[in-house]
Amino acid sequence: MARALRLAERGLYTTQPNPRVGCVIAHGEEVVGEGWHERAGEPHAEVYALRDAGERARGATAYVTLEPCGLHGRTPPCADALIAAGVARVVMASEDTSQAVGAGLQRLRDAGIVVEAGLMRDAARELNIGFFHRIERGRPFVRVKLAMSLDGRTALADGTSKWITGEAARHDVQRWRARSSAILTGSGTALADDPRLTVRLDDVPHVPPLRVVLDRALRTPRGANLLDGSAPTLVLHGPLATPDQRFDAVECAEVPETDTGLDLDVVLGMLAGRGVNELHVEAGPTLCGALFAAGLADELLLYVAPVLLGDRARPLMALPPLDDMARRWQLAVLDRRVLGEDLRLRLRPKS
Ligand code: AOF
Ligand code: ZN
Repeated sequence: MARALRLAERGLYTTQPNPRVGCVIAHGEEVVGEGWHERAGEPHAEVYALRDAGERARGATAYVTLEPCGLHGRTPPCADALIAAGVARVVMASEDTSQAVGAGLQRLRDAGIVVEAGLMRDAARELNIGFFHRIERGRPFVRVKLAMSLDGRTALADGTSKWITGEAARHDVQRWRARSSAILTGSGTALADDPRLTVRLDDVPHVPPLRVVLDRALRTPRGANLLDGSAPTLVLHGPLATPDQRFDAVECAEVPETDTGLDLDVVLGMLAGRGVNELHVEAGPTLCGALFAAGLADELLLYVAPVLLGDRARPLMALPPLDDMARRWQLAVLDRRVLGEDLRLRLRPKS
């Protein structure tokens, strides 16, 4: 199963909106077939592994990181392919909660195949954390990227923020962008930084993430990189704004407002509806703070650079003040890593 998970990881940047899935077919210790899902619309992991195994699939055990599908999607059900190939036993890591409960599992059992579930389930769910989040909670897994100085600042008072972290950290960010289905920002960042929010990784084939701009009053200026049409882009605005020619190269949609801005629950529901699994956020303190305070930020990807930006520089996130230590926000550290001179922490709110 560990091998199957490593195969599944090969689809990290390309399976969107499908899950990353790997499959190993073996007789005891002897591996006779391997496969992984590469792109939506193309065959599933099991199909490649069965092709690889050929006749040797008969009587073998198939290790699959996700429950083999029992329904006909863009491709025929993998459960049927495993049955037809004469596989004797299927070991799956995680259930496929996007299909009718047990659709694949039951089909296999009905055909007399021994099925076991749960081997390395946590690792398998983590690999598809966005897929499961979208299916089970109706919104993407939200990962907020932040880069700060040692004194917890992200930009000077005028908004200047270019090059707080070094080259290695910036390259790392590109990979997190590439694995995400969409990248979210706000019009404040569009105005201050004019980011492109595209993926610049020549050596990593990927599905280009959808750029999503929250622009309540449609303030993104003419000529902004985000409006250049170089990547799929969605501009979300409030009911009082109407897109003009500035927005001709992008898609626009209206979202209801709350007293603090565009309704984030609606935004996330809308993105889930478009198949967004992992949502990467690169935005200013207001949007990042709003997501975090609302419990909508599932992970923080925090780069800490060995610089000091001084008192008037902007804080990490705009959060309501606390008067009681007992109410402090607590985060669990998932991992920590050194990238050049910078430090990267991955954190998740403690629930
Ligand atoms: C598997 N093995 O490798 C994957 C599965 O549109 P389709 O036909 O590609 O079906 C997509 C659905 O199939 C997806 O939502 C998920 O439920 C399942 N993905 N299943 O048995 C695979 N990628
Ligand atoms: Zn399948």
